[in-house]
Amino acid sequence: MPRFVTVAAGQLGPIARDDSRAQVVERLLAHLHGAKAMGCDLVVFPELALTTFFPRWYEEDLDLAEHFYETQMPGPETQVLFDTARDLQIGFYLGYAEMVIEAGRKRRYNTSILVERDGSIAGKYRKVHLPGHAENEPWRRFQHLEKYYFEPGPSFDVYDAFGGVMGMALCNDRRWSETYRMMGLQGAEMIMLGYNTPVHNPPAPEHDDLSMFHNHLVMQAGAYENGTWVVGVAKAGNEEGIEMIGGSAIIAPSGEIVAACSTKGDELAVARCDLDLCHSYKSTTFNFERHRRPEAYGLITAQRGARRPW
Ligand code: CDT
Repeated sequence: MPRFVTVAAGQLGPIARDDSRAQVVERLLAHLHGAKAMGCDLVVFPELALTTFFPRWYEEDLDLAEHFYETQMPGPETQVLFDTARDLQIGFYLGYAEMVIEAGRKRRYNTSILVERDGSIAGKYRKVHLPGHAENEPWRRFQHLEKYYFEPGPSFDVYDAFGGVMGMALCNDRRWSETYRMMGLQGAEMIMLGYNTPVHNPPAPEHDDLSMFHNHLVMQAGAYENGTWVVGVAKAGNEEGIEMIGGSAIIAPSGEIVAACSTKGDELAVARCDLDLCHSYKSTTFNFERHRRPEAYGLITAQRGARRPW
């Protein structure tokens, strides 16, 4: 019995700072309906898909930024996404800012969820690799304060959903080979990840012209080296004066891009993904059990930064 998952990369154009949740949710619903009309089982939305990318601004009083976070999922404004998923029998991956109270303390995460076709939550992921900085750096043209607005999540897990082994990551995670390998070691057959990537990175402007190359380079390598599908989805375009890359893509276990968005606005790119295509990579070149040498990889978990051994 073949295992096909027809997936849409549900790219979004910019979300303005003052856009309401209702306005954004309308756009997400349009994607769910559009994808259903194209026979999709699943729509992958971007990172922080309910708001503008607010870590670009410093707000000294974190409590004044609370409107950017969801305290319930589903909540009153997002319930309709779950109801529509169930009515249309179409699932989704959604990135959003999450705030929870644990042991009397507010905790904030950059989070994604995977919702099944019956509207149930199959899995939740909290971003592990938070890029940028933790303090206001006024010399920058814009901030990247993810280390201020969020705390890192604990792990990379996979989920039994959509007839396969599904994994999640968020934006900067895609640049780290550990992300894919952690899920590859758990048999991942499809890794979904949403992103918000400015074209310009203030500390490294010399990388700006390479931002799309790097975007595809890491996702294609992660797919091939782990024999998994990768679905990477942007929030793109000029958001509050900052140019964000597009380039949303569905990548096969061969490392080839099989569908991609061509605009920087709301757009769907669709591919019929055969999860069994993973097998020929996972059982040959990347047969981990046969070829990996974890006894030679100790430094990967023993230390964080690079250190010369002499
Ligand atoms: N959202 C996110 O993780 N963006 C980063 C920007 C890196 S520059 C500080 C990314 O890796 O695309």
